[in-house]
Amino acid sequence: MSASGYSLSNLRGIMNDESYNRLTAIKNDRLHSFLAWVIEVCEPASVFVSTGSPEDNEYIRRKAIESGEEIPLRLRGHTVHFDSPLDQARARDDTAILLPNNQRLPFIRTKDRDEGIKEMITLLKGVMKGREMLVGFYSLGPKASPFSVLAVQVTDSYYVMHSENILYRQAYDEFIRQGKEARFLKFIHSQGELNEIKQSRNIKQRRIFIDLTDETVYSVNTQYGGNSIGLKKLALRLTIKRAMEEGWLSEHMFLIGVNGPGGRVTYFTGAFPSMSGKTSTAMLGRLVGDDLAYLRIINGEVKAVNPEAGVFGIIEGINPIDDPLIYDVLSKPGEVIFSNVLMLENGDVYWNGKGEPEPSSGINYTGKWWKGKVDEKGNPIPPSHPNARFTVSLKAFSNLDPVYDDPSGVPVKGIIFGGRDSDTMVPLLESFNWEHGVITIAASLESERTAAVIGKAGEREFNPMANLDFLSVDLGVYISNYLKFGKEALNPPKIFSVNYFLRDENGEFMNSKEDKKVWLAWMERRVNDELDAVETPIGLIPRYSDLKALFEEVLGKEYRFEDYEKQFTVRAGKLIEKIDRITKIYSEIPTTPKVLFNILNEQKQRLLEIEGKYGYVIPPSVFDKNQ
Ligand code: SPV
Ligand code: MN
Repeated sequence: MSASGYSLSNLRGIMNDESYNRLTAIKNDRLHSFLAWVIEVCEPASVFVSTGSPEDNEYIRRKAIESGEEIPLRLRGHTVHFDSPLDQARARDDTAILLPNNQRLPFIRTKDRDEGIKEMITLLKGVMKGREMLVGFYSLGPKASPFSVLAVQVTDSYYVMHSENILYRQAYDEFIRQGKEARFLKFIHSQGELNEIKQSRNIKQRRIFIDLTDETVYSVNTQYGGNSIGLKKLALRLTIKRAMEEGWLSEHMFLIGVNGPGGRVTYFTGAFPSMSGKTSTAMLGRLVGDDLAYLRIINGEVKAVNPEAGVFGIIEGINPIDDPLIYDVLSKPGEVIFSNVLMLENGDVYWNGKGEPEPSSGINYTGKWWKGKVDEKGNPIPPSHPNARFTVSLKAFSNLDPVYDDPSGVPVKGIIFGGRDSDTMVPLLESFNWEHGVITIAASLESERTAAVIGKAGEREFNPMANLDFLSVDLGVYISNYLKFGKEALNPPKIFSVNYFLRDENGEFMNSKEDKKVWLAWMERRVNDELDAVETPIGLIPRYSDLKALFEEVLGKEYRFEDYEKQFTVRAGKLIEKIDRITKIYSEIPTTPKVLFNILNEQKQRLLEIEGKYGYVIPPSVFDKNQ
């Protein structure tokens, strides 16, 4: 991209005085030349510069409805938006990291930078003709904080800007304050041509290109939030790169405070692939963030913030019994954007797993919907898409922790990694130390694929740190940065693994949904040095007597020894197979730190030894010397 040579005077004609004055109040040439360039390429009819004031946000809400991108619902503040049936999730195959000279990175879709930008300019040329271009200013993370990352979003979609106004902190004032010093990420989005129900029409030309060199992301011919909302997963690619360069971590993690005995609050982050229990776990605590976290070492301590200020959450399965807090938020008046749910005639919405009888008709992302409707291939179309979402401010949640906007962040004492794993990992495990956890838990994370990305659900996928989809740097180097981060902290967080999806020989889940409350309680006590644990070849597991007491205390439930024995069986055979799979993957990445192979190999040797002694599956009592 060449933004030089453009100046404020190029902006004069296309916007009204108010927008022009708003821009000139920010004394930053790079911003002005960037916007002048986008205008020149996209050729909008007009430009609206938002300051994020209540009036400006109201304007965007109103235009989202007037343009037909959102439809108002019965409850005040509720709207629904529909993405194309071909645009219901993150589009991996259409997303690429642009790198100069056709450089490649393992596991990452890359594209030559010059070629990518050329293709993008062709797609963007005149794409906003007849439309209003919207410009918004945001901060990822609390403002005026060492964590804050500024960003500017350009889009021709009122829905996208409406979503960002809910999900991010407005930072027009910070741009003014920082003036020419302001460093910011740039996002250009166009939904492209729309069909009669306001869905992107040219999905075949959907492209999401991430230019690391210029910290700019281009997204075109798509509306689905994960592809279009610049500050969410598109920014994540840019901040992962920045974090690497600056020695911090930009992660796909929730951030919560867990209530402990005597009013104690202990903060945890948690990385889970999409649709693997992440949101429901986050809701068990004092909510700070549900999806993303920035972690930095400040005076030797690991601190974290949520870059976001809202939730773009999965709605399927949200019902008053399993997720009462979210259900409550979605059933009262207030600003909520529903996407890809079923809209009923009375202006209410229905989604799969809402805990109500399935309606017989309505409107969904495929247009008119009726029970029994099938797609071109004859497959039934559900009332709502499995990846249907809700967008809402954090402030709507009764469990929001008031520290969520603290510019100094919260101290992180534990990091939890979870995946969908039916047959290998125990339900709950603590690593021996930071390095062991980073390597055998985080970097070795595998999960069965879900509907959050386009493709076949159910296949086991390698997903280190649950961040692979968003990685923009060499995986080996990313892992080295993680290892270094822990070494620099005085007291690095403990690393845990959870697995809510373990199944028995009949294919039934071994744990109930509420067991995760007990796992959290155990972790909270472990990081506060209150409980012992049982050492196994793969790490530390809970002692039966401790879990029994916690099941009683937290759930008022009896926890049977035979359940413990089954759940916490060390599946040596499967675990060895997993180590072999992971070792093979990393052996093909030249930058993998040597210590990764050593630690995996040591673990494998420990497993082989006990397998030789006790067999393929070993009950936990074998390891508990105090039993
Ligand atoms: C996820 O899929 O991990 C999400 C939603 O949080 S998206 O914005 O699509 O990434
Ligand atoms: Mn996510």
